[in-house]
Amino acid sequence: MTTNVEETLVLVKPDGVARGLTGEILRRIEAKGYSLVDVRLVQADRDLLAEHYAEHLGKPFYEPLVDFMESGPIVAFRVAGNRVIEGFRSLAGTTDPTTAAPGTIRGDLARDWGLNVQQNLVHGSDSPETARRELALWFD
Ligand code: IDP
Ligand code: MG
Repeated sequence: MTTNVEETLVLVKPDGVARGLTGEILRRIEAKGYSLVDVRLVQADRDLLAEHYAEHLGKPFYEPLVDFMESGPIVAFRVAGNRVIEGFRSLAGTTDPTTAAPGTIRGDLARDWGLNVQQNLVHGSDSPETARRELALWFD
């Protein structure tokens, strides 16, 4: 076993903050054994969201996604731990909340509301490069 201590960006999206699930999401991160390094409550503007979601520019869900992410406050967590990038993605579950596995954040706490964007409560960085880029955007 090699040590691979990493940091990742977790966002509690506006649906999670509005539903009062910030504490439950942090509880699951801490219960798994990861460490909270920093936290911010952010009202994101379009410039920040355009940079954050640059990889999705031009996709059909891009505009609804940015509108949704701008619709209310977001809580950003900087989280650390060995293999935390992969580990948080596993805690979060797959993107579509209807079919995300029970036991995951999305599987237990999110659903399809029939809107044109998936309100799936959380974002987690998907690679070390993405984590570095996203942490710089949300925390620096
Ligand atoms: P991820 O959050 O699981 O990494 P991504 O593919 O990076 O998923 O997509 C970013 C976000 O865009 C998703 O979390 C979800 O909120 C939204 N999204 C992704 N795909 C769709 C789609 O097909 N329809 C509607 N919204 C989507
Ligand atoms: Mg993603």
